Amino acid sequence: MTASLAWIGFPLVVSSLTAWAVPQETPEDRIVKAFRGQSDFLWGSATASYQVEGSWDRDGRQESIWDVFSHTPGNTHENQTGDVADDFYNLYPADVSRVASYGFNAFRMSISWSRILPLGPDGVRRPNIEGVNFYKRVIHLLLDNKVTPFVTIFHWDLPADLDWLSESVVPAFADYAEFLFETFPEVKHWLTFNEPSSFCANGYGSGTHAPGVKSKYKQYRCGHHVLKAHAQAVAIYRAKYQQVAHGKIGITLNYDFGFPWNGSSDQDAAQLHHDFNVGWWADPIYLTGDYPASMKDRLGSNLPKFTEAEIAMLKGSSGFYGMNTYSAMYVKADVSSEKGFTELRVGVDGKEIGKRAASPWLYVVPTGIRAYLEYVHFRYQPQSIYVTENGCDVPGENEMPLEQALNDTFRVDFYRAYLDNVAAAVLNSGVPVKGYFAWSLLDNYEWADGYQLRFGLTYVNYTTQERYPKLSAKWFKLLLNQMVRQSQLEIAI
Ligand code: GBH
Repeated sequence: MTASLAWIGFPLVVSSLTAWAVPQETPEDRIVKAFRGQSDFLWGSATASYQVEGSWDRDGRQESIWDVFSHTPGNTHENQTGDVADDFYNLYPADVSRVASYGFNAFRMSISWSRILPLGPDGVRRPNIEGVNFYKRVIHLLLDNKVTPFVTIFHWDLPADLDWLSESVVPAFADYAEFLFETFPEVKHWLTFNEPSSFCANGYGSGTHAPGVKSKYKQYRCGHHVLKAHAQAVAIYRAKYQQVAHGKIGITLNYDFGFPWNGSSDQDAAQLHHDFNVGWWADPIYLTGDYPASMKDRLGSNLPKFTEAEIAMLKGSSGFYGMNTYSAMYVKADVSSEKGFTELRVGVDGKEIGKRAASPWLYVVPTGIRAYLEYVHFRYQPQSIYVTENGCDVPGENEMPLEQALNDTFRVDFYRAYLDNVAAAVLNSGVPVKGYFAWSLLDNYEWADGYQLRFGLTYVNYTTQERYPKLSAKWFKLLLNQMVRQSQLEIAI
């Protein structure tokens, strides 16, 4: 392990070996330069309740749509479920210590709605004290370890009695969010939703995620209710809780950047791709209160309409921009498609856009994160941006012997190159990045793909629940140590 860490090539090592030469600036140097001295910058790793907790039927938890979906044969890889997952429900103390031991000062987690506010047999939703106590314990342990909790209110595990297609989910979500604001004033960073375009498109479009509805246009109804629910929750937070708690609230929007396939003829197609993926949410929330004109034109009556009051409520309904990004693609104009574009992974030059990770959609394209950051900065001008997820799985990792899986140089290269691009966005374009979260702290339940795809900085043996830090965790630890040392040097000077 020592040998492979030396290979990471930190500046101290390099300069002592080649004291006579001009030291080459490494990606790590640039990353440290971009972020040192920012004591409020959040460095963390991320998780989500259904992917890590397990204990799906314990202590008063109601079923979520993911329990129903994964318990239905044929929906997930080898019919795997989140019944046990990483057993975070029981093992959280060691996992919280792990977050701190990797040098992180923040942790992104989500709350399971059906664990904390389950539906009773009488059809009434009531706080479940065991659920409340579980999250209280996790949050307090984080705070005791000087780790800032960054909490997602909804990361896809909807209570099984609810449905994003029905209007009644909107007030239900607002009540749930208010219950969390009231119960956890110690949380200073809230995200209403994680990746609405993923759960609406997969849950109500392709049908590959819960609740498994296949339809061309229902995803837009899902999205419409999500946007209204978001706006209501934010309005409640601002009116009653924000000042007391000194907290922030935002939303996380995922995007794998679309570069024009042909630089001269596909610019408009790329803009359509931005509109249909990012603008769908970000135009209403950060810009106009309403959907992009391109979506209205192309979807007609299949895109629901907001009232004037809803537009007013949506506009400006986020204090920061949460961004998840993993990959990128090319976009080519296509008049035969309703949206006006098609997505490609092979460029005009006939080359694939990047190396493939393990997930079939995940090509390694480090410039994609910079392009997304700059696009959001220039178009939406949020006060701050948090990268709330970024990471990769490694080809073949699940089949490797443990030692080989732990030597995840592929993942180290990924983080090094992506963070170098985040640093460039900050240093060269002034993008106000205030935090970065690696997905994920642990290998975990990768939704319909089950346990075969591993995104963790920490390897999880699902038979023993034993955890092993990978090289990538050690890389973060060294990077963050370097950051702290250089920040102290700056203060001393
Ligand atoms: C995130 O989603 C999730 O927030 C997180 O829970 C998950 O574990 C993590 O990333 C890793 O996957 O139509 O086949 O081309 C990632 C979002 C997944 C959205 C892939 C686009 C395209 C699939 N992206 N998806 S496909």
